[in-house]
Amino acid sequence: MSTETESNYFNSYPPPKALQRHEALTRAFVQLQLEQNRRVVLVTSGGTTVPLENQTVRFIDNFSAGTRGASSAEQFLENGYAVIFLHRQFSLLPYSRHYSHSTNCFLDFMDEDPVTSSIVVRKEYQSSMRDVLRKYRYAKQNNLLLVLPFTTVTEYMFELRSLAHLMKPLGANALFYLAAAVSDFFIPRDRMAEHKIQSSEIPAHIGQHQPIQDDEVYTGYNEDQPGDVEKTEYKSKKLVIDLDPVPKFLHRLVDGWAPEGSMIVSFKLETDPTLLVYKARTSLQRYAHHLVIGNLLSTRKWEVVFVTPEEPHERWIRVPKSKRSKSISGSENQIGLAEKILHDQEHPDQPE
Ligand code: PAZ
Repeated sequence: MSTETESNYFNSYPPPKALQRHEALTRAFVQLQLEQNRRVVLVTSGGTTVPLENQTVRFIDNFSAGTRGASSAEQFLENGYAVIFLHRQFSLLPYSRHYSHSTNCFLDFMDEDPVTSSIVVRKEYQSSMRDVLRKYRYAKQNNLLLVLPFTTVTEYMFELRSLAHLMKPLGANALFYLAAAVSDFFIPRDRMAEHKIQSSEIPAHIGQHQPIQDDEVYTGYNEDQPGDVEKTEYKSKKLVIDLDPVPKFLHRLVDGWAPEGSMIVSFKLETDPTLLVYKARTSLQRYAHHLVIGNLLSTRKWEVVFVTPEEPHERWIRVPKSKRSKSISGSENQIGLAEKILHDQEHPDQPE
């Protein structure tokens, strides 16, 4: 993304409604961490949506639940970082992720005390929940965690750009950990339908609906003739979606938005194992940041590959089979290594 593409892109959208509030919260958060001389990581997490209509009824989405981002945020907090958690709204959050969504419904952890009727945590979960609760409280009470939501890919871009600018005073104490699954394609605003895209022909004198490119015919009940039991033929529209590539923002983050001396870690997801390392390396060469963590959709919970500009260039980290069920996306290992890379860069001659 050149600076010109950048301004074209951002000028064609109104800023997200929550942006000003998020900026004010981030400014105060960064100031607090500066006073404590604390390192701050911006963790991005979850998927981005691509709306098909301006007044959005339908959108394209991706699979990401935010497990990697939420579990990594916990690990960063345990390693002394303050965390700005920029996440897809309603995706997993640090700490609460242990008790949310269908696989970990919080109600399954509760019981009613037969004597007092109080709601209590079941005995077998007390210890693990106490542990999570203490960490959560500690992060909140000490202002170590700032949670900011986004939904669309455009909101994500606006937020990332603003937050990176606001993190400038942190300099080398800033880290960017970009685990969000950011859509590669979108519909530019000037081609986006304003209203809900219709699946059947609307008479020209009603409304102002954009025509859809192609059509097909099928047989059904004609809704214009209620009560008419006879089957009639009417036209149903085929929807052809024409997507543009999302401007590559990483280049701008590295060269302009992020603070001088900060560390930038991006993720690369693939499904074809033969492409993963090549794509991760290409990304590292193209954007000249510090680390690309590659993962495959099918094995992402147990193994990742760290691709770095320095030797050994490629390092696989695998969670042993025996520990897989307990692992939180293998992120304990990832952050241990990311910390080491950061340390080696800051103090090349000094052992950790
Ligand atoms: O959110 P999750 O834990 O289900 O998945 C994490 C992930 C695969 C989205 C992340 O590790 C990742 O690779 N993010 C970058 C994806 C990409 O844009 O290539």
